[in-house]
Amino acid sequence: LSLEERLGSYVVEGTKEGLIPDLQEALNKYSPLQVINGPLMRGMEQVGKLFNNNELIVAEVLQSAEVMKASVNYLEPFMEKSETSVKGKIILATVKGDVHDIGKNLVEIILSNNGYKIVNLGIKVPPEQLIEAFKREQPDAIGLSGLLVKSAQQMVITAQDLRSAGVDVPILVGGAALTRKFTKTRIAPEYDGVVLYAKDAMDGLDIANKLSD
Ligand code: B1M
Repeated sequence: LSLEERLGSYVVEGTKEGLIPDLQEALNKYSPLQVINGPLMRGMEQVGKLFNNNELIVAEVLQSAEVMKASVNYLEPFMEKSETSVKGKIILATVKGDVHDIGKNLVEIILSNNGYKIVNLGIKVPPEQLIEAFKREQPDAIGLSGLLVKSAQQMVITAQDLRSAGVDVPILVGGAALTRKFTKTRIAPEYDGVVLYAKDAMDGLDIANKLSD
């Protein structure tokens, strides 16, 4: 197998044996984000397909997630960091009912490496907890992540609850089940502030930078 194929197969197989030396080798050719967005993400897409076809069980997908997390942890120190002063404070959360956090944690790494102070509330975060954190932290924006189809709906509810609580800072939303259209037509009308869709973590950074300008 080529290096790229091997990297994908660690994720698909859920094994870490040989992973670190291959990640090290990949850094000679690619930036850390290219490794994540390329071979590792392709592996994760494959996992999603196999799981969908009942060829993998949840326990196996969890092992794949562990490999992805270990890879991101290994690559993180090699990512570019900007030395700018703090550009803003952002609360991040995976919405109520959803445990997927790899994408959200990638967003945290990229934003915090680029001058943002991040308050990561974790997974399955109900609107009440977001409202509490908003009052306590006074953030400049709130980032919501969710991968399940029902999480897209949960974002609508979250936007409504945040509005009822008087929150009006920009909301950044992302995750596999969301689209720009859904964000614009279903989430944004339920909220008093700006609601923006990010297709990936880098897009999230671009949007945050535009907001903070
Ligand atoms: Co689950 N899962 N999962 N899963 N899982 C999906 C999402 C699924 C599409 C798989 C499939 O069936 N093909 C499917 C959803 C179906 C649907 O609703 N349409 C699914 C399902 C069904 C489930 C369970 C219900 C399975 C079960 O128990 N029967 C269950 C749900 C539990 C729950 O949430 N209540 C479940 C559980 C799990 C595991 C725990 C085993 C594990 C998660 C481990 C973890 O996160 N700690 C897991 C995994 C790993 C996946 C897949 C395979 C991979 C997700 C991932 O980490 N991708 C996924 C299939 C897939 O997506 N291909 C799947 C890598 C990550 C970097 O990408 O999170 O998309 P992603 O983030 C991207 C962008 O979306 C974006 O940026 C990132 C890239 O830069 N982004 C943002 C994300 N959030 C953002 C926020 C932003 C900006 C950008 O701003 C705030």
